[in-house]
Amino acid sequence: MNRYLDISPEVREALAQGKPVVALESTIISHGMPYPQNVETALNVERIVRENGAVPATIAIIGGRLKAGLTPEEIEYFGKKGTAIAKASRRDLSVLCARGQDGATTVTTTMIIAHMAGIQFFATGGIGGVHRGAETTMDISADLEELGRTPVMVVCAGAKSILDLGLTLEYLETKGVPVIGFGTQELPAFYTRSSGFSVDYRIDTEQELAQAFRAQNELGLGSGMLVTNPIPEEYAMPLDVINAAIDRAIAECNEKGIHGKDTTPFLLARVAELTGGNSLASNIRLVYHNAALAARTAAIFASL
Ligand code: PSU
Ligand code: MN
Repeated sequence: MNRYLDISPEVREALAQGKPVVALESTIISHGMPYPQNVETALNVERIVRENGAVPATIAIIGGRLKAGLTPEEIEYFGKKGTAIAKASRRDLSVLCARGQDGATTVTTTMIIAHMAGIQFFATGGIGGVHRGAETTMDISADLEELGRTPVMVVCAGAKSILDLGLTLEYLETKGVPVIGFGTQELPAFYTRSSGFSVDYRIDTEQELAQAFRAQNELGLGSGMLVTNPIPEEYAMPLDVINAAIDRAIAECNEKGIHGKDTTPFLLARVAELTGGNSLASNIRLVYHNAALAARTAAIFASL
């Protein structure tokens, strides 16, 4: 096993017995939500994974160790330190590990560590993608590259329209990543169920999702699978409210000259501020919804 990897006893035991395990990311805890709602949400997500038949493995980097499975105390530590913990993408792993530092794992690094540990399912809120204006900034999330090269199923609520969703789909197509709509042909846009863009395939059952993922693994394609699960109707945000906040946040981001790894956290925080507590509540609900779907799919996959 990788000498930098620590798998918690519970996750190790589940994997050894072929039981379903669902990975969860830590950037959403330390950068995605305020304390203490972030800790409460992370603990609830773990509970929901269990209730739906799988073992949760929250993933993070602590003292240079790649952790698959955190204790409640470690989740509290991540939530409390918040943005003081570095957001860690693929390019950050080597130096963080060599220096023995902490890192909050994004979709990219959560996929990497999940795969090292032997975990094939991962639930989160939203993924990174191609930013608006990427034709000049070249700001394209490493999440899309990782989906193209690491065989993990990522269950999310689509991507926020802080991104260029059309270009994000084009990039995923180039990388060979199947984009599945769970119960929908339309790509969901995180806070909203619709985006105007079409996914590659609509799949309506956990059984068929598990079978498609098994086929992808057996084909040896080596890439990930992106499952987009629309936010439940009752928690969706009004399109005009969310679009106005996104447009304003992007304008401010450009004015301030924010770039690189700071762009996404800035936009997410500004959209959350501008839309108030409603968007946080929606965000929390959609993460719960995705965790349940990932856990049920992992459980069926384990029994195929
Ligand atoms: N998009 C969201 N919520 C998030 C993120 C993105 O709607 O929390 C986080 C995830 O951790 C994702 C990362 O992997 O931001 C992408 O950052 P970047 O765009 O810098 O690659
Ligand atoms: Mn970027």
